[in-house]
Amino acid sequence: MTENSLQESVRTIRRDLESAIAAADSTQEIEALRVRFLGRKGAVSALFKQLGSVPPDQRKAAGQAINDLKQFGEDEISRLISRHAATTTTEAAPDLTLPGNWPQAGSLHPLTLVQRRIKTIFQNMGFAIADGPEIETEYYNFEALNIPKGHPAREMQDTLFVDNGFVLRTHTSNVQIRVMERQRPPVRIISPGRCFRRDTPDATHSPVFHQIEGLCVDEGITFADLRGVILNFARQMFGPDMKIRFRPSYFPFVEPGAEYDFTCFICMGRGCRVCKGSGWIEISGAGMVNPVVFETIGYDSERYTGYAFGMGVERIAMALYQVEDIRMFFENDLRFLQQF
Ligand code: FA5
Repeated sequence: MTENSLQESVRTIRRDLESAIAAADSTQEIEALRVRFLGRKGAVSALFKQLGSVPPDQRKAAGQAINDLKQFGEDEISRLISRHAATTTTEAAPDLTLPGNWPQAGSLHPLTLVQRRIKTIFQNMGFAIADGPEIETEYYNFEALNIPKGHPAREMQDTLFVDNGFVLRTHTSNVQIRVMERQRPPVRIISPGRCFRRDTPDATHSPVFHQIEGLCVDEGITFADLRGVILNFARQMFGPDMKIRFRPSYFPFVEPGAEYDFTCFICMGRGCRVCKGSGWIEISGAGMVNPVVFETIGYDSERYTGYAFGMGVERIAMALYQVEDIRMFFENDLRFLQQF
């Protein structure tokens, strides 16, 4: 075979290749033409085999022509593959076997969960839910609760003042007064809500926090009723082994006043780091409503007695979920919030 006749074969195969490329429009067709021209038994390989029969002095030029054809074929076929991929991926039918895209679902904040649980427990004991303002007059936040201006007890709660005698309420006890003003006994309410204090944030203090106030007034209400209600709450919230203890304390709007503790839920009373070895966790204040408060709002203090209590919702949530820093509830880190 001469170089000329081999060059003629190269030109013929190149024309065939060009028209095959122009006609191919599916992955299978492209693969078939690649095998036909560039495969191990394809047209280009056959040309290389014929090279041996070309006279040695013409072989170099003939070999170059076949190599050029091979390179041309590889370039064109890979271009065809990319062009085909670009046009077909957008048109391809959706793959229904792929997992779907789920919108991220929100969930309730742990403080909301705990607050709802506390509310349900008290509602089941016959308490109604009452609400009151967060921006409150000094009268409802202090004076009507037997904390007159200049009274040292005002210093117990670092107040954020707004304007013209208004404050951000420092506790939910303001709702006691508002409820008693509009309702005659019997009264049995709880009032959950936000409170504000000029406290420096640390592991157990936040300038914004939540309390749940409780108030029960009727004829013949005693401290034993208060103990019973708090014990029942503690056991429903944390389990039947809970014990409670009351310690004498002072709040101007209750007499006698107390603070109450629950068995430490971490060590169940044995003593640990969280309860500082005491076996008890302080929950909040309580006591029998001071007759002075009844007189201020117009209840007959000879006829009626009552108890009141307040509890910090964050403190209960920290105990329930074993969270050691109150700030976690307010930083809104999704890695924390998604655990509830
Ligand atoms: C009171 O606020 C009283 N009103 C409670 C009360 C109600 C007593 C009815 C008697 C009768 P105290 O200042 O101790 O009390 O706060 C009650 C609880 O609120 C605390 O035990 C704590 O759990 C929570 N608390 C107070 N300040 C903060 C704060 N800065 N951050 C988080 N929780 C707080």
